[in-house]
Amino acid sequence: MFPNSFPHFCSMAVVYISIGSNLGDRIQMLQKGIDDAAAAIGAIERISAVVETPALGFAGNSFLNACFSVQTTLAPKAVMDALISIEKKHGRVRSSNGYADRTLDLDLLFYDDEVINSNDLIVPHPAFHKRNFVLGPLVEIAPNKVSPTHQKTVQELLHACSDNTKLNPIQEKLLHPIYALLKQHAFICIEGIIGCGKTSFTRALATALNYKTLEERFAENPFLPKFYRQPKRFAFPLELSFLADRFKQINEDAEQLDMFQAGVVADYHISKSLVFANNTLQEDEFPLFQQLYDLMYRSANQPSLCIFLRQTPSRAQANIKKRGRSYEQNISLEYLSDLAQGYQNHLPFLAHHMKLVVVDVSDLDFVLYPEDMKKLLTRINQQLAEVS
Ligand code: PH2
Ligand code: MG
Ligand code: MG
Repeated sequence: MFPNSFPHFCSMAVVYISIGSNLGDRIQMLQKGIDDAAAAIGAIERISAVVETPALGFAGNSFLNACFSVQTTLAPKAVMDALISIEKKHGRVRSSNGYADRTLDLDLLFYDDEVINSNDLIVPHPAFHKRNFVLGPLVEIAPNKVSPTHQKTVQELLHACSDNTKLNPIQEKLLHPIYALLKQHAFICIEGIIGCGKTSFTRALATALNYKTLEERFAENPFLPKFYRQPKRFAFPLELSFLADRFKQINEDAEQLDMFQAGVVADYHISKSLVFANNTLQEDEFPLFQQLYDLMYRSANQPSLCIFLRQTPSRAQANIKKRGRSYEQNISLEYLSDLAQGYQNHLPFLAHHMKLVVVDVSDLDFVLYPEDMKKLLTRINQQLAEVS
């Protein structure tokens, strides 16, 4: 009815912010700016890649620049005040005559589709459309956003922009604050019964953190299809070959990180060998297996965090049907329930040796829905934030 009469009453606005630094540890400055914006302004939506550009309009160090969007319930002036206090907190000194080198610069580009022209605040930012270092990153996260003062999309403004300063992409990525606590762990493992979503979550996490993945090589294991047909006959070679491969992966592949990968996410913990063997081996076979396991376990690299995805056997079975690996289709509910019980008994061991986070995922479909992935990460964060 009167869309402009109560513009900020309890409503959610999307804010676009340009961030820059040309002084100090520039990438760390940008990261801190985003982390603090998440705390002071609202949930971070999207973050662009980072580009390096020469200082525009003054002689100074080259800049790192990026853009991000935030969902906020704050009014525009409150967002602006928050940005200024974040800049101050990180050592920003404002000079009285023109541009100067700065540790951190946070510029409000858009506040929804509002146009504001007051003494202390101009929105959209009066110069954003003249700057390649703003439009370049912005086009990545909001190509079709229409500037309410230009009636043009960001993409159109970029094409029309006469600033053709080259943007040099840099390798380092800014981390969404939802991953900050996870990033404290350089070796993370994901656990749970077959079909709980371990591998999907491992890949998603590794992409976000820029970590290497270690994935079980079940497809290469010739004993697996045989085992599902004749469990008693093939359990021992199956468990032994998995154990050997897990060990090799953890101790060799994990060390071959490339320069920009800071860590590892594995879709298993080596001790799952015992959980499975306990369920699949004959009584007289298990002690022999355990002897070999103990030798390997002692010299295996250990993760500092295990995320256990707790899924109900029946939903896990439904997931197994969905992914359709032929040899898995006859996995019984009983086998999955036994595994779930085996893992349940095993959780104290994991908790004793590393930080263990157990999350119920039975109400989530994080493979299909990004919203559910966010919920999963929020649940993990709640537990990581608890002092242990
Ligand atoms: N910011 C300025 C002036 N010049 N140049 C680059 N490359 N990046 C910036 O963020 C920047 C600038 C004023 O805020
Ligand atoms: Mg600026
Ligand atoms: Mg500024």
